[in-house]
Amino acid sequence: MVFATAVGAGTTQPAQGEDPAWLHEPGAPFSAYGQPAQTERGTTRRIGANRAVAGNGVSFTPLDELEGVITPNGLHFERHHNGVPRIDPARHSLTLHGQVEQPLSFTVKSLLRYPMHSQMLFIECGGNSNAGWHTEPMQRPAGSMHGLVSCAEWTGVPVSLLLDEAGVQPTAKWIIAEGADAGAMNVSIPLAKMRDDCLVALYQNGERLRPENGYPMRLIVPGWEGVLHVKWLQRLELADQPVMARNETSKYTELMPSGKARQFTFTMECKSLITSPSHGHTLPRPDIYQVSGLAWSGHGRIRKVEVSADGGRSWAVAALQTPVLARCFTRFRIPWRWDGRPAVLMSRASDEHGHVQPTRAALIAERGRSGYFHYNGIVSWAVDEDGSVAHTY
Ligand SMILES: Nc1nc2c(c(=O)[nH]1)N[C@H]1C(S)=C(S)[C@@H](COP(=O)(O)O)O[C@H]1N2
Ligand SMILES: [Mo]
Repeated sequence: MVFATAVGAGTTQPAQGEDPAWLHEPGAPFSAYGQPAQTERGTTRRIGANRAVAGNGVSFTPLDELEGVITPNGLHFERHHNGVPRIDPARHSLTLHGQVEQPLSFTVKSLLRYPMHSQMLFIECGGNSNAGWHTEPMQRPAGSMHGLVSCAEWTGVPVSLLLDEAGVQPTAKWIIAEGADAGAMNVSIPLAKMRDDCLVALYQNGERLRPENGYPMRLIVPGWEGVLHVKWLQRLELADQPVMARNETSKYTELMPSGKARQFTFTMECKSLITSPSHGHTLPRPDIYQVSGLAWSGHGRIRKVEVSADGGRSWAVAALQTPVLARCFTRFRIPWRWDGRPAVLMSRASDEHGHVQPTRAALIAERGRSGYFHYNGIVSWAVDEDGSVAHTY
């Protein structure tokens, strides 16, 4: 398997023509904050804003243009209900109140003095991959359909530390978290989860949070639905019941075939996606290719990813990039020889708790046709004889 070009006898120079200028001229000076290479600036988020409401919408991570498991901060997906507030950290604080012994207020400066904890975690919007519910397969790059999920190293203060400091009253069962955006977006989270592993994050991949991802502080709720990761966090209120906010009643709920809606579907299910090759890519000729993709589960670690090239008739086990971390992206890769005939590529993830990613048909059989949120069905890419790749069911 050699894809390199043979170097001609008697020369170590790569190619014909004049030497490029960079071999002879001094390079550019230092830069205060680095940017991607000029020739890579086409790798951007795809913005899908809702023009009816200013500041409401999404931008997708271009998953099909990235490798490894970390999402660069400038490409982390965005979901805002009311735009990105421009917050002066000196005038922002977090209030912890409600059913506590002593209500407390934390400035950004004071939070920065607490012991920190870091974890690599994905955040996925409950509305990610909702195109999977459409009757016809949507023809868009993988990232533009499934890119409301990203993965970063988040660093912050464990919520349990702040709760211990305030003292929780025995009646408290829920925490209502609220953001400092103009809509004051709020949600309810069970107290047990908040105590267990939630963070008030201040850093994202080593640097302070980006404004669009919650600067100066956001909630991180490992493995649970994106909407719970309240950005621009300004209030945590302990209560004995949920607040029944818009985003846990009318939105981010599932209307089931029985006519009843499922509410508080917190954990993001076991899921995977082949990112290369995928729609928009073209295989130039029959050859050996590396199939590469991402798997994740809100329940814990990915245990196995299987890949099929014949539409699910046979499966092979892909290699997993290590370390495999709980509630974090796991990169899988497997070599595939394409013989030039039509093929259908699929991936199927399983996690350490026995959850297996369902087929699209199985998901529809369980959830019916009025679904919008929590789509985790198997994604299929059809490779045509001409090497083009299309989304298929
Ligand atoms: N204050 C506030 N927090 C918020 C939101 C918001 O609009 N306002 N959107 C939520 C939703 S629906 C998601 S999916 C995640 C997205 O986080 P990100 O924009 O950093 O990717 O933030 C959540 N936190
Ligand atoms: Mo979301």
